[in-house]
Amino acid sequence: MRLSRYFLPVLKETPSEAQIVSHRMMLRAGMIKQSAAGIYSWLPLGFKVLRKLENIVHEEQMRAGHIPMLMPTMQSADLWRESGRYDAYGEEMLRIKDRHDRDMLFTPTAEELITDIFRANVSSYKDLPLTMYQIQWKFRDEIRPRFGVMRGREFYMKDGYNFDLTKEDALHAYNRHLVSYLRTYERMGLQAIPMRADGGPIGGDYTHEFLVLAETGESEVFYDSAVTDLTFGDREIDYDSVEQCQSVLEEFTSRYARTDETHDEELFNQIPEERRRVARGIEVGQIFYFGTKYSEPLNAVVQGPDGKQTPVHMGSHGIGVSRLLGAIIEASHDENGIIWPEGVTPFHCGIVNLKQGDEAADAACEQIEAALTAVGLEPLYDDRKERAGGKFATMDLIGLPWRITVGPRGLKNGVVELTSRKTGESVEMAPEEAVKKVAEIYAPHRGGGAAHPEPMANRSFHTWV
Ligand code: 5CA
Repeated sequence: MRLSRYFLPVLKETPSEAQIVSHRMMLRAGMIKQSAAGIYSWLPLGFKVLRKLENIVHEEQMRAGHIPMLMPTMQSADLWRESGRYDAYGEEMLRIKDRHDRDMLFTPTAEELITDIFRANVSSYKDLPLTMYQIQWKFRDEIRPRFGVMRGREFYMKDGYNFDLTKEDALHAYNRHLVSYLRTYERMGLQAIPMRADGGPIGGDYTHEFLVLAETGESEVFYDSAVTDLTFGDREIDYDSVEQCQSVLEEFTSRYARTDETHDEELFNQIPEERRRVARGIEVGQIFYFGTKYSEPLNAVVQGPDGKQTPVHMGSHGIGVSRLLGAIIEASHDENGIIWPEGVTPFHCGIVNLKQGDEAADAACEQIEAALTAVGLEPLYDDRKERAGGKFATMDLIGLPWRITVGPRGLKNGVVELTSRKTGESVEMAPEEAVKKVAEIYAPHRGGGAAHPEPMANRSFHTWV
């Protein structure tokens, strides 16, 4: 991509309405534009990151054996009356009447709808276990939408639903989700800690929230500092293995880590004092096991091996995909702008031409652009006739992890400069060397991390953006 042909409406001024750094930077970097309170357009750069996150979520869900699908954003109220949630959900539900005066709503979550699909099509335990998920827009008429995409009214969410014959099977699905979420967030460059939480309007008392520690987080959290030493890393996991998934759950949830809703002062005080932490966090996901809460009222039953009809055991599992952009920026920025983790960056490498119009510099930039593209990377070439300072400021703001700087003076000595956005460190090297280096850096991010170098079959989610 050439910057002269792209749409990147960078703001010079810091927007006054934005209270937290991620919101400010998303607006300044031309990633989003508010269209109404808590409702945003995703401009090209923001959209690109959103698609990258979505792609990682898809890959990790499919790796865990979960099946993608898509349900509508508009639902009829009837199903929600059947489950008893139409009145119980309250003012957060956006209710709409169609021209025939029928009650409709914009989906805030989809337990009822998926249960209806299930009950219409599945009648035997032989078709279980089953987990399906979607990544779809949701609407919750939040009383106080704020912090940009962090607490929107319209937001993009992955919601998954498992159907199992027994509680035991459903808890394996729960554990599978926990493991897949750990992998998902790590690929995004985030540490998200599973914490004991409260079921809220979804229900169930078996639930964990995933929290990214950040001062601007909306949740108060209490934890044993030992939890922050845990990483999932590149380990191989067999998602069908009950023991393996259970042991990951135990490893990541046996230390004290709770949100304020479930905090227990007495238990907390049993942790050695130097490890007790009270902090704030951003909730980027939540998993639930709620048993037969929806299958009973909606009559989602299967015939068991004993021939008896039995309601299925269910859980639901969400990731706040649009909120994750804010969370990643809160966790990774400096005073000059965003610092994208390599796994989610909108472009892999910036190319800055210090003297646009100089024959040698233009030719070198074009060659570097072509070489990076040839190895499957997406560079963003700043080919505008602008001062170098302005080009650097834009690159720093939009946060590409690597930048290759090309100028006539360096080229006379056969070198360009490769700069890390994170450390600010620059190294001079031949243009081919710089391309090779950048290709090596990104190699582990192809197809899901170092343990899984082969590309997944489903690449279409990001290639078209
Ligand atoms: N049905 C369940 C699981 S699929 C559910 O809706 N869970 S949830 O309410 O916890 O939402 C899942 C995730 O969506 C949350 O963890 C959070 O990251 C994100 N989310 C929730 N509300 C908002 C909002 N107003 N703005 C942005 N993201 C949100």
